Amino acid sequence: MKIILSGIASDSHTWNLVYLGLFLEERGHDVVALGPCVSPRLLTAACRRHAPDAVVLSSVNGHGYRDALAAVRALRAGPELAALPVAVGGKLGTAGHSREAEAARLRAAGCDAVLGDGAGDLDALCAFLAAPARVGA
Ligand code: B12
Repeated sequence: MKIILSGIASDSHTWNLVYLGLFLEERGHDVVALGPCVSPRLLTAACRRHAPDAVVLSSVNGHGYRDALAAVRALRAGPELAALPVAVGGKLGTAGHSREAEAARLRAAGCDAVLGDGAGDLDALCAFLAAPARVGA
């Protein structure tokens, strides 16, 4: 698959992206890595330009729920990216565990998979990419 891998607007962490890029490439995917601090507008433009099969968003700075919501809303604003599979994961909040209400808001906005930061979440990401469907808390 061609996958756009992206950080989100406020998040300057990069090793999560380096790790995920290698992880996805080792599984045979073609990764277009946008890097950290990607605005919703830039993400949307990159998706139009590269026509990926899926988008993987990563965040660890604690603002993931909020920033990913803006990113997903921008992706879903137009009809051409409405069906593009989107997964988000990492350390999305500051509570140290997933927050169901915020995950539900992300799913309602059109995010297909809301994942965490454990090894099981990487397995869940692989499963999602193999057969995109709504998964995760
Ligand atoms: C290194 C580091 C930094 C470096 C980053 C350098 C760089 N080039 O990236 C520096 C010093 C710059 C930094 C800055 C900050 N950091 Co920092 N940082 C870390 C630290 C110590 C390690 C992160 C790292 O590189 N890990 C290695 C990578 C490979 O692992 P990872 O990031 O966890 O990613 C894994 C998983 O999260 C998961 N994953 C990630 N994304 C996704 C996506 C999907 C779909 C899936 C399935 C899985 C997944 O898979 C990855 C591989 O296992 C962590 C603490 C920690 N031990 O995790 C804090 C940490 C991430 N930082 C934190 C914070 C708060 C900040 C700052 C806001 C601090 C500040 N007040 O300025 C700033 C960020 C500013 C910003 N605008 O974003 C907090 C985040 C709090 C939270 N989420 O609850 C942490 C957790 C520290 C803490 N315990 O408080 N940081």
